[in-house]
Amino acid sequence: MNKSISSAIRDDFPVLSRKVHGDRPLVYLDNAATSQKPEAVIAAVAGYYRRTNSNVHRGMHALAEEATGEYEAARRAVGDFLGAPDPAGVIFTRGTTESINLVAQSWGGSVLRPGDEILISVMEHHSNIVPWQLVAQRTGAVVKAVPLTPEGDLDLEVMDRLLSERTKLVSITQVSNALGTVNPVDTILAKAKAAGAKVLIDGAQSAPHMPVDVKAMGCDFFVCSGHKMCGPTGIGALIAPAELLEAMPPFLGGGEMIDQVTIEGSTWADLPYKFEAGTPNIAGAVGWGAAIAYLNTLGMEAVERRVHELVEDAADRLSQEPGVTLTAHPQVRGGAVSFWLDDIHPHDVAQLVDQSGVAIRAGHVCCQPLMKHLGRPAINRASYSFYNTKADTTSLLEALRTTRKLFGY
Ligand code: 7TS
Repeated sequence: MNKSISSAIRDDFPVLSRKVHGDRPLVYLDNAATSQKPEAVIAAVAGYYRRTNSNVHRGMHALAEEATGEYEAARRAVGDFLGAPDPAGVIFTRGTTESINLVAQSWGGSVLRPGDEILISVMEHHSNIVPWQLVAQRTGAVVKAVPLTPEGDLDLEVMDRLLSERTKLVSITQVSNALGTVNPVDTILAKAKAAGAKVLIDGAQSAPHMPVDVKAMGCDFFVCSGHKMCGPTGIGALIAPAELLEAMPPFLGGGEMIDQVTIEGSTWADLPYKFEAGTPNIAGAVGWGAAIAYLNTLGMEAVERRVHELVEDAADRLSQEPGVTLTAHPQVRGGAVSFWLDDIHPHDVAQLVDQSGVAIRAGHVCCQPLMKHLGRPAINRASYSFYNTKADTTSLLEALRTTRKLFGY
């Protein structure tokens, strides 16, 4: 464990050996959108459907018991991997977006009062903006945002001024999907706690690439998505202390989440089931459990070192490349580096580099307030995983040079 990760790791990921546009080897640099899946995860999902498929927590038969066992084992794996303070406080959701909506509607909807403030930041993904706006409309609370420095870090001095006894929640991403910035969560937590606010950390872009220990971090809510960490789509988690979740009303109503139902009213199941209405994504949870077992064999310190090395190299080489301007120079960089190529529209850039087999993202990357801050409607983004190589960056740079030539630069 904790060995350094070599390019041999690529053999674990079937899709990485495919070609696109005829004979172009795939260079996958869109990992912030979703990661690829190792054979172990694909086999776990297929194996679950082949061998075990049944509904959970209901049937009194062998398959139902096995399915329930595998689903609950996945919950324990997720909780252990992320340092959940309490196994009952690991709620399976569809992903980061649903987890944030759960907190906004359930916690926010029951606690927020007119004039209360929710503090986010200008670099947030839409899924850490819009749910707060929805609950603010319902409750009369106000959403405020910490601005950024020119380098693309949070402006912590302004954050100090924005925090007050009106601040009920600080909800901030640990790593920006758009700029790659790694935010200082310890500092954010200390400031927010001093103001008496609860803290939600959006771990969508941190959990895939670095060790996370929610208990040591000390946040109230931690959210992430399985599909960005080698697991299947449609599964994610909300992690929170049980006593906080106990005090929150249900988010969705239906089967699984009740204790007693009468036509007049209902009572709720114990945690975590109170927040898991309906048939859950059982195969997704099993696949995520397999993804976590896979990541554990690599060791998250080794994953973090590898991604850091790849992204620092990419940021260095991109910044020296004629025509390329980086969108940010953050103090610490996570898995992504974003840029502009001269004044060529980012959509054109992404489409043209795709012709060389290089998959990057273009657009507002679900961060329109950040685009407003940057003064441009869109960016290009290359985002890395531990299975990428420096040769992938070389392919990107070559494809960018071809693109510039086509545009007459
Ligand atoms: N928060 C951050 C920081 C994200 O990067 C994303 C997804 C989400 C929340 C939402 O996650 P979901 O799994 O619920 O969709 N980010 C991206 C991206 O950068 N490109 O596609 C999805």
